Amino acid sequence: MRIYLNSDYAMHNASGEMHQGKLVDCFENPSRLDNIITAFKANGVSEFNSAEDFGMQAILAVHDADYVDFLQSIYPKWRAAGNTGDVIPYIWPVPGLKRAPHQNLNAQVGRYAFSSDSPIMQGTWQATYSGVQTALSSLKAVQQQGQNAAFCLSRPPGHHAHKANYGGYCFLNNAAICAQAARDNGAAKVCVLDVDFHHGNGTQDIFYQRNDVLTLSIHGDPAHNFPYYLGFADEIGEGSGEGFNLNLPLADGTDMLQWTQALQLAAKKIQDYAPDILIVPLGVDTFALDPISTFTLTTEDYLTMGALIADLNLPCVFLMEGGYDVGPIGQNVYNVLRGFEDGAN
Ligand code: SP5
Ligand code: ZN
Repeated sequence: MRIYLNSDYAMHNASGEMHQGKLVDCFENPSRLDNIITAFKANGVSEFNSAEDFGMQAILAVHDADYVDFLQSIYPKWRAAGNTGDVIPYIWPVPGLKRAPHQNLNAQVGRYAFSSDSPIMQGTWQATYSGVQTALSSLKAVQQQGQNAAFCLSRPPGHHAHKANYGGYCFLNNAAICAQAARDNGAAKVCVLDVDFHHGNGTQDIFYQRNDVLTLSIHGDPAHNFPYYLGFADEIGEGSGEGFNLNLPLADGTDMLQWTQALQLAAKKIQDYAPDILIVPLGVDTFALDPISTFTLTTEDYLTMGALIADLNLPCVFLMEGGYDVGPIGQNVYNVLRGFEDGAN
């Protein structure tokens, strides 16, 4: 499987995130990809391709221009205003606080952020922009260069980002940008199957009223887990998108048997839809020892996960999302891709 690596992945390296009332070391940090690269090399993978630069067009096909401008410009403005730390929101324009848009930087940050766990620092835009290009390069390999599958090895992740909001460590929605680009490049039907522990709220919302992109997500029940406010089973899409979103929330403690049953329901939906291409936001925060998640998957189980995805028998773009147990993360990700390749044979 061809692998593309975001060469700017370490440029987003914030000093801490708000977690349960304290500023703690960021769960989503560069050592995650350091470890994945090391594990891939230990497994004999030596080729990490660089991304091509496709520019801003595919980003602006999904995200609002004012939001993209905010992401690109907020950090220099924040510094120029005398702040020395990272950009972290502390006030939000909830219903009733309605005097937005606003000139003040704190007010702008609250308008675009939906959570406080995603600091913006000096290199955040560059890492994020290059991540999108890495995702689009992976898509091109599959859609235009005849590869059966590709893996985009990148951070920060993307699936929580809405068209004009960031949060959950995500700024630009790589999966949504790839799905839209796949459509614009001629695919009639695209499917996004999100297997990160957390619900893919941004991707769901972006395509919620559309039937040309089927979105599915298998995740920890939002009754108990981030992102809390979206991801329930009764969210099925609306308007012409009705029936084209499937959420499979699972209980805390879910193991591979229960996860596989959910995947089989997703597989049935995908087969009925018959997409031209599959995009898989891949998080391994379903791992038993993940520090912020509650499923109980093992390193071995990821081989099975890859094989189950291969059984869908579709051209596939894997995009790196979450996974925060930095020791085993690399072998867990490798096993998904290994299981996929073995399963496809
Ligand atoms: C891409 C991705 O995986 N984003 C996840 C963002 C989650 N950020 C908030 C984490 C809060 C977790 N609280 C868990 C309590 C465990 N005791
Ligand atoms: Zn996650």
